[in-house]
Amino acid sequence: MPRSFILLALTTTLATASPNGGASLWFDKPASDWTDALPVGNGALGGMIFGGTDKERIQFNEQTLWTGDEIKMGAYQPFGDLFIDFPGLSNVTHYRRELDLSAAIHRTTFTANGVNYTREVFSSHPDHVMVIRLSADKPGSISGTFRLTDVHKAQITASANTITASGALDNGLTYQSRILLLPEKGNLSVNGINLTLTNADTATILLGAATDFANSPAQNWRGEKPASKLDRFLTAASKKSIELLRSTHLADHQALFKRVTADFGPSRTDLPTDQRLTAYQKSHDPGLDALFFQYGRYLMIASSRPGGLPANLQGIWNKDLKPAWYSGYTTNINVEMNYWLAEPTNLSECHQPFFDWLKNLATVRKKNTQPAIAAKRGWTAYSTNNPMGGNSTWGIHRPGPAWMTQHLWTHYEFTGDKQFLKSRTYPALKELVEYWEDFLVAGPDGNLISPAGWSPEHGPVKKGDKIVLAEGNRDPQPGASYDQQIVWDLFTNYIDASEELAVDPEYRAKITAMREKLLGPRIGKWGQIQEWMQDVDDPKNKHRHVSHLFAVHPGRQINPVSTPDLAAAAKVSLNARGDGGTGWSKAWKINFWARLADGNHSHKILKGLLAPAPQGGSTHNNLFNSHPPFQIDGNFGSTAGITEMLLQSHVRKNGIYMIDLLPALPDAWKNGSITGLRARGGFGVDLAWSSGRLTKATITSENGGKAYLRASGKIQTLTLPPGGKYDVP
Ligand code: FUC
Repeated sequence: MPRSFILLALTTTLATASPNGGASLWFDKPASDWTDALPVGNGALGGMIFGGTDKERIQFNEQTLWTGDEIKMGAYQPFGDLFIDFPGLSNVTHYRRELDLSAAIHRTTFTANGVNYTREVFSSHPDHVMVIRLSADKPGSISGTFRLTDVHKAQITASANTITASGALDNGLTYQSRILLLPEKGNLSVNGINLTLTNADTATILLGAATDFANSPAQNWRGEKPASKLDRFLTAASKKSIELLRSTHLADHQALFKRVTADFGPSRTDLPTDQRLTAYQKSHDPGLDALFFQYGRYLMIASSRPGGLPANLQGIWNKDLKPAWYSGYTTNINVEMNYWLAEPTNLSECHQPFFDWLKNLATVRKKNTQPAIAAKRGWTAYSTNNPMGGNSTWGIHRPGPAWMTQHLWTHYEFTGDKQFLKSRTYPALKELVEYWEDFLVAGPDGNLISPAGWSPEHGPVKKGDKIVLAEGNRDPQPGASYDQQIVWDLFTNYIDASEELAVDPEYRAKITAMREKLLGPRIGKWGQIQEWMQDVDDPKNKHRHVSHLFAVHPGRQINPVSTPDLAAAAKVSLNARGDGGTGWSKAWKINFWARLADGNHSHKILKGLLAPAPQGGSTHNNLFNSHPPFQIDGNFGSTAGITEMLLQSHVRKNGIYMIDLLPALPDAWKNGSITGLRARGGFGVDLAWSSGRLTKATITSENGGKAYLRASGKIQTLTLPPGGKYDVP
């Protein structure tokens, strides 16, 4: 074969687009830092896999291991580590560790002394355990010492084939972790608090971790003892073969993950992920964008499942006893951003933990009358909260509940679940509407304003005869745009919800009248959207929060079609704020620019975000987003932003949504496709494009419905019967 042909063939294989953008992260060496390790999770039980050959480390977490209570904030806690020391593994070659996102299985493979080793790790949602499978292609090759450690000085014991660590936190929460070692052949012995295995053919290790946390204020947050939970989980799992454990896990994960496929073009799957990340700034690798998109979905499936807690600031993965910002639920952007992707990327079930947490928070806030946040009707909250309604008292965040309750409305918009709308969304919206009805006052021009607004997390202060914007300032700012826009959103969602349910017409009329009187977005002296009631914005201000553009995203008050002047002013504000910022700040900006129909600007920010963290970017080697430090909001927010670039459906007229196909496709994704996205109104959307133009789209509807469809610049009305399907062209 001529050399040029071989080269061509090689380049084509290396750079061919693969489905899901070649949905794997892989490395040619074990992890040295925590942010090199790869995450697995079953919604509650998470592991960071280091993939060492002679020493494996799995640092694990369970999402309910929290200090604090209904008052005290506490912090999310790491659990411990499983270490396995493998003696005599030398002459290691052919090393690879890989996280396959579509299987949710981590695999380490290598050759040592002529034996091929395979180690698999997955965290099974249906079986409630992490499964570690050690195998080799030569019998008798599996030997190792197993150590379970605990970071809270638990009592650790070993007997027969188990190691157990049991302890309690200072809030009375009891916890336990346990491994069960199931070898095939070989000798197993107890060695103090460790287990030693020699010359087995294979070994399966089941790792469980649990607490007596119950996700219920009515039960005072306590339930079944961890030992009893682990007895159940480990006994049941130990009766299953590895094949059954694996296939059960795969079926569960793939039922969610495989709903969406994404292909944005050539993919440098030939490069280990760390090298790929560095090369990305100079090479054309839209496959990394697709991988990063799918990684957000993977992390959501792994950290947020029905019945559990919502993904916290680090999802479920945390190594620190004192994690940054408690690894909690910060309500002025972070926890909401975590869930922007849930509905449009077809993971609606994963949204549920957020709704349950919000309900619990409301319950605690309403019974626990801290005077600073007392409410006649409805409730309000602080910025940073734990799973039990306890909080940091750093900042009152009055519009937080309204912002979060937007998610209950969004869930209805995407699913059309009327029962949910009636029982969950509507009452939650209504009590907050009442809160704001009580709280709003007449402003200087007779408009309605929030008398004690805020724009996270800075504010104007007087310095001599000048006004400057001070970081962290929380002085009450009457009429701050953030409060005004969120209240507008709340009122609008309430009005739409009451119309959908055909209830409370008089109250709806009253709130509609109030919404008209709300002080709305204003354009200031340099053409910007004013962040404050007074026109004091500083064009040099690069603050990470861009709260005064809530109305652009995730709100729906400003958009290029119905409010073009305000949309243009939003661009002025965004350009002034710049394309930098913390990880989540960049992620938010991807969403803003997509909503403002500038896909190239979105992509430019995505590119900046996808630069390695040590070089000023916001991404770690394992593609965890860096604030810094690691915060998962930027992962989830980027996936949401990429979705907004391809599909939008937030504009609603006469109760009908506009499905906007490829509203902000960047030049970088010349040819591609995405399938399985969801749009408001209960539609499914598949898209394909070539040379930057839409070539095919399929819109489906389970329940039937009407939409305005915007494709290639044309708008048409679409009416689908239940089970209906429409193809473009
Ligand atoms: C808000 C942000 C910080 C950080 C924290 C968790 O307070 O302003 O940047 O993301 O949340």
